[in-house]
Amino acid sequence: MLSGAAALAAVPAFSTFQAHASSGHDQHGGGSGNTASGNTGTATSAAATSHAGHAGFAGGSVLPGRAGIDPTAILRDFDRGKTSLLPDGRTLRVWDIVAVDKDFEIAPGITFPGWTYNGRIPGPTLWAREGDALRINFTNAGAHPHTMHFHGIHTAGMDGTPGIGAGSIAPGQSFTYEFDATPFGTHLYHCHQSPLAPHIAKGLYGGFIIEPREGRPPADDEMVMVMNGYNTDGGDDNEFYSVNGLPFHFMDFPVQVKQHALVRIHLINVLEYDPINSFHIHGNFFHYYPTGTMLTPSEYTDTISQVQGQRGIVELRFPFPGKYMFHAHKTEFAELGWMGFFEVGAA
Ligand SMILES: [Cu+2]
Repeated sequence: MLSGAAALAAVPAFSTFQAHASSGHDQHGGGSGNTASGNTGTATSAAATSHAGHAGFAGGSVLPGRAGIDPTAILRDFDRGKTSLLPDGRTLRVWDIVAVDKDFEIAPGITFPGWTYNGRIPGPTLWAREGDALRINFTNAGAHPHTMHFHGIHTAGMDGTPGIGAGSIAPGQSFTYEFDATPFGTHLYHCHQSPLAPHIAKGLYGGFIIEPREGRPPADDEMVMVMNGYNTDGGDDNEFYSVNGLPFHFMDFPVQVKQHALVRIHLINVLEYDPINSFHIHGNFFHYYPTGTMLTPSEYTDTISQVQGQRGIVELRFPFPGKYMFHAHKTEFAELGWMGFFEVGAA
């Protein structure tokens, strides 16, 4: 959370953004839904033309190509690993994950020195089917010791906890984590090195999806949303918040969905420094499956909250075309980047 003074201190970022507004990056229109990965600059033309769409909130996202993060691409990017068949008939999935330090421009003029898995914030969304054998070849190419701690059921030595098994993986060292995919659900992985908060908050986290052995009822559109924050001044709070790594991105590039289609969202909260995050949808309700470990929803609502590490599945259909906001129902988070639109195309 920001104190009032800290909130004011963050304002120059938006002044920079406003100053850029006149330079006219007009590669895309507001709400075009393009990922604009190759573009540079800020999404200022979109912001300038869609300030009404921002509903009076300050904002403005850095274009993905300049930021080094493309939340739209991350939405539907499920990494199923390299697969092969084991003698016992099971599927083996193998991933190569490298911890690398990398800078991102998360807001206009604001560089965030990230620690990443595979150069991404959030890291790759690893997808497996219940019962698969999983092998994660982890190499630490960063400047600090790290681990990969998976949520799931596995042996102590594979837990990615310092002091247990291989424990901390020093810079330049590698370790292979091996365990089976269980239980099914929407999970996560993250670094577990001390001090824990910065090791996570610097960007070392990602989604870990285990599909039930028999599958779920098919969805028309499936995506992952990782809710995070950025502590840019080294204090004990966050100055920015986002879904899939880039504040305000989905204001300028709404999530494109189809009217009546079943949309399944794996929603994961990795936020540090603030105790609770939330997700709220406008003009609609959704079914919620906490942790994704049951096939029947526990709630029909338009708002849920998650503490750190908590996650679940949101399922909904949009009955009407148009643009619908989604955002943290904590207004402060929303105004510091955690807000966006779904743009529903007519069926
Ligand atoms: Cu770490």
